Amino acid sequence: MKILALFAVLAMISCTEKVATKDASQMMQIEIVHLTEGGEAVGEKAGEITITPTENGTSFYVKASGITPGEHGFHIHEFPALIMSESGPHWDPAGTKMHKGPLNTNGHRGDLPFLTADANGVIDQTVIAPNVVYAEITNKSLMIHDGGDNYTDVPPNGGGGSRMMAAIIE
Ligand SMILES: [Cu+2]
Repeated sequence: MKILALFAVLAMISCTEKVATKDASQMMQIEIVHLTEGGEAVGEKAGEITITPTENGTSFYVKASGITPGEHGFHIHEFPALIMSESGPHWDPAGTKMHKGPLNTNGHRGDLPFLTADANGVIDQTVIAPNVVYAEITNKSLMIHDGGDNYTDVPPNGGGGSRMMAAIIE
């Protein structure tokens, strides 16, 4: 995990300048909402996610509140819907059916670096997904899970469990 954290920090530092040189329209800010009733109902707004292409991959700046402190799995799911029964599984265009995390190219493409909420339940973090191409992620969703993510299929999908927050990528 230390290596991943270091990578994220380096990516954050190095992308600041690179992003500034890109077309400013090449970014999107989307609303993220709480999910209730086991992921089947949409609750209040939780915050915002800003998605930006960088030379190191796609950057996700997540600012959201109202979740338990600690680690939370974060993924691109297949369909552009908020509730669990409509948003589908992890985005997996190659059909690998394997959850291997953001640095492995042999699994779900939608596996993003996990997020960490502070003691107040606030997530204020930028993560970079090196294998995600910005132009390819239209008509999908983003999910933040209750549990963390060990980037394996044991337990299934990294152990994130329930979907707690969701956003649509149009
Ligand atoms: Cu997920």
